[in-house]
Amino acid sequence: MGYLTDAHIKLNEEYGAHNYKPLPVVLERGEGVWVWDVEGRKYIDMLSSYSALNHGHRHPKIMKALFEQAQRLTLTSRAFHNDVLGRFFKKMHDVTGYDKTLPMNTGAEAVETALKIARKWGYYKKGVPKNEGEIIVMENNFHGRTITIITFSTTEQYRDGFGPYTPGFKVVKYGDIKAVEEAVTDRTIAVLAEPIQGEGGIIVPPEGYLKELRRLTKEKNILLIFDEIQTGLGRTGKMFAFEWEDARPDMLILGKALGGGVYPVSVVLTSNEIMDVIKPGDHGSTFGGNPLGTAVAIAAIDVLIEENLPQNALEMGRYFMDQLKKINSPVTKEVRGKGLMIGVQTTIPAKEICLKMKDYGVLAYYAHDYVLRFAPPLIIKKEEIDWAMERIEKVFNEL
Ligand code: IF1
Repeated sequence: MGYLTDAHIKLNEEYGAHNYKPLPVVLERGEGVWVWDVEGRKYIDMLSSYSALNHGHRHPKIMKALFEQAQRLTLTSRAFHNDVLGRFFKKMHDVTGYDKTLPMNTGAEAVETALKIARKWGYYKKGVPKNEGEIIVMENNFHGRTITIITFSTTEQYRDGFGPYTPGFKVVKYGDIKAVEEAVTDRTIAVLAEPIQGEGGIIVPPEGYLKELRRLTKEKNILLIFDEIQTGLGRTGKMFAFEWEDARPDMLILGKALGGGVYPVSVVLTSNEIMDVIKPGDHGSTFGGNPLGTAVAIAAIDVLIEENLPQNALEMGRYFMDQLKKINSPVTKEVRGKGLMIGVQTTIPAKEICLKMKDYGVLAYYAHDYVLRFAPPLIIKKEEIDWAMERIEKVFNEL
């Protein structure tokens, strides 16, 4: 693979926790949809860091916002105000329509924050007996790696060895509204779901499911919480995936691409009625809402809108999926997804195909063992998809 590649991997092996087994490629530069490794080889990035790079690598406007803010003020904590956070809050209100934002950093922190707000609302507003609240979650979910979140994971590896677990969660079949109906009790506070399951293998629920979830939860005075950390900010061909069925959740969780690919920024968005259960001192974070991250997030939102990236994701996604469907290989079973959130079900381990694609200059990754995921930056152009397709076809013809 090359002397420098081996040297870097050796350092990772020797001194880093082995909580990942990355593909044997060592990247040193990124620009737009392209990355280069330490041997000078060029690749197209078809993972976008699991959809945190919707704007591509080092988008000029986002880098400008990063550098300008870094010259002035990077961190104040929330003990004091700063001159960026209020503008970020207003921007989030304008682009999502929600009254209030609670800013955090990683996706898991935002999911934990949403669970805390929901529980407190359940006890203080809905009148569920304290500490007896139930939250319904989905089989095959992925919401992060904290102990409470992996409590309700259905992937044994994500929870094994990390008990005891957090009570108060019920797991139901994804995409089946009856399963939710049957799980509801008078102690149910919320339903938490991904509008499309990412890690679960790019699982698109049946048409109408999101709308049904919205109807049922409204009827039963249960909070609908959508985790759009991966599906949000243009990835599925609309600004938010809930727009596909006009199923606006009570609480919306965003992360990943909100930080423009340069900084961890996540949020929980909801109404005044729900957010006002949180009083000063109830919840917090050292870096949550810091001026550097929120300055970048403002630019990230502006670029999505100015460059119409959700629409580009819709058009390029359609084109890309059509091209992938034309591959007639015994190795591919089904092409599915929405916008540029694409999965290819394979008949051989997807990791093998990823290793081969890497040798041809296409960096992709897998979700579970038999699903190839394609999630390029939303700025991708038709000719860049063609560049990738040329190589993907070669790989599939060789297999
Ligand atoms: C890993 C998966 C993707 C997410 C959704 C919350 C989070 C994620 C829908 C937590 C994070 C990342 C985490 C990363 C790999 C990647 C991943 F394969 F793990 F599941 F994208 F599909 N909700 N997903 O997708 O956000 O705390 O990471 O900022 O943990 O290996 P985070």
